[in-house]
Amino acid sequence: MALLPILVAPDPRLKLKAKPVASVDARVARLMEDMLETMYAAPGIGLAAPQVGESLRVIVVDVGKGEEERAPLRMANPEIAWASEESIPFEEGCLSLPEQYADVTRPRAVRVRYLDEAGAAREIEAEGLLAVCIQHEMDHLEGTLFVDHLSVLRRGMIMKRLQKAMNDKTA
Ligand code: GNR
Ligand code: NI
Repeated sequence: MALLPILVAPDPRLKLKAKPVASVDARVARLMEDMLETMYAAPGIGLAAPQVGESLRVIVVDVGKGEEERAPLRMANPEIAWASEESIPFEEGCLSLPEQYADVTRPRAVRVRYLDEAGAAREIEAEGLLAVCIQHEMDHLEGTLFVDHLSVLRRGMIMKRLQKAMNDKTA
């Protein structure tokens, strides 16, 4: 396993549309494990391959309570099979926008089709934090960050604040 560096906005690689994996081969399975290790270390509850510089449709998620009860999900080529008509706001953060938070409104529940780490087709229905996190990760595959759901004004404020925080760290 390996810890991978996490890209921080405005890195242009975070804006790319990621490519589907042709199959869940050993390289993709290895990427999933490295992404989980990186996510737990951050710590975070989800991570998308573009955040570690791999433009592939691969995400990992674990919204479990603690280290004793890990419940990792490894997903390749995820697709929204169904989304609830009802939407709800949730305060989101992102490892690629460190220490920035804002409410984002998304469908309350989703059904997601994907390939698991063995290449088997699966479908799960998610609500609550898991639904938020899966949708947030799938956005990364389209080159979309949570701030892209906000007004130009609020996005500008967050990006300016982030740039200042990053400058202060290097100064
Ligand atoms: O760790 C994370 N926490 C989080 C909190 C609320 C909504 C979404 C997330 S995902 C984020 C990790 C991350 O940036 N994944 O892409
Ligand atoms: Ni994110």
